[in-house]
Amino acid sequence: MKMSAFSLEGKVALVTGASYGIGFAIATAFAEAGAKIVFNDINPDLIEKGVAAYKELGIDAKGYVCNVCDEDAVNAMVAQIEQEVGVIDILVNNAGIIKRIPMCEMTAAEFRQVIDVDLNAPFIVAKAVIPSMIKKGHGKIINICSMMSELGRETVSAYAAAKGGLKMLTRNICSEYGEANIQCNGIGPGYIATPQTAPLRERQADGSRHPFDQFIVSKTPAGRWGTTEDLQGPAVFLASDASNFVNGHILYVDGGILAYIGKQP
Ligand code: NAP
Ligand code: GCO
Repeated sequence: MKMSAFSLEGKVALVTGASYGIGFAIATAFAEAGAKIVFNDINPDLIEKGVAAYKELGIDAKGYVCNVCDEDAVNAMVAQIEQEVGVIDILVNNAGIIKRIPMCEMTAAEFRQVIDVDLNAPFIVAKAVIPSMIKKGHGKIINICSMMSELGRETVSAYAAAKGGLKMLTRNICSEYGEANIQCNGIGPGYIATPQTAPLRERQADGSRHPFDQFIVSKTPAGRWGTTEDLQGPAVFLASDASNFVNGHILYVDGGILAYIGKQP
């Protein structure tokens, strides 16, 4: 195998919700591997901030304002990208939200909102890019799953349901489009230090660490929270020719959480 199998040279990669956080880290790694980066965000200000942040790293990324839950807007964005940049070779369904509310206190509308962004939207965006991938004869789809694709915990019922569904959507896209040379895999990050998990890491009034912070460190063999950089290599692998026979797989990048019963208190 040649190391060029890990190259993304000449590929167009769309990473959703990639103005910052995990999406931004994955997109920068793709750029370093040679890909042309396009990304979207629901907030126009964040597109501007994102483009500037990519530029600071020498990356000429194109940003599009688009709510990934809006099928018409997604289809229009994909058509615009195909016209302005080229057919999308790699899609990372990264955009996501979480609501931490005890299930019996969560409204159906709040539940539906999480399902909409974390499960319906990956369906919508994948459906928008697959036809051109079929025409082109190849494609890579990476869905950002979660520990909650496998495990539950208090207050994240909607998120776990969505991420569990996203695991199965990943397997179904593999099943339906594998013969079109489309590989659809998931990345299941462990607990990663980003704005989404900031509330779980907040210092307490007395300066001590958040109980959940200590809990996660005790549940992670690596003994630390993950960083967005920990996800870059796995993402480049799944986006590259090096993984052309890997399909329907959820690659957990969790420091060993799923394998570990947890440190004895
Ligand atoms: P984050 O910091 O909350 O960033 C999420 C991104 O998605 C933001 O750019 C956000 O844009 C965008 N977004 C949300 N709703 C959108 C919509 N309707 N349309 C377009 N963009 C939208 O999250 P993160 O920690 O980087 O996580 C990224 C992905 O990894 C998510 O799918 C998350 O579930 C998953 N994940 C995270 C962790 C973790 O520990 N952090 C672990 C496992 C999986 P705005 O800022 O404009 O809302
Ligand atoms: C939570 C966290 C997790 C992480 C991630 C773990 O409240 O439990 O937000 O859900 O975001 O999904 O893989």
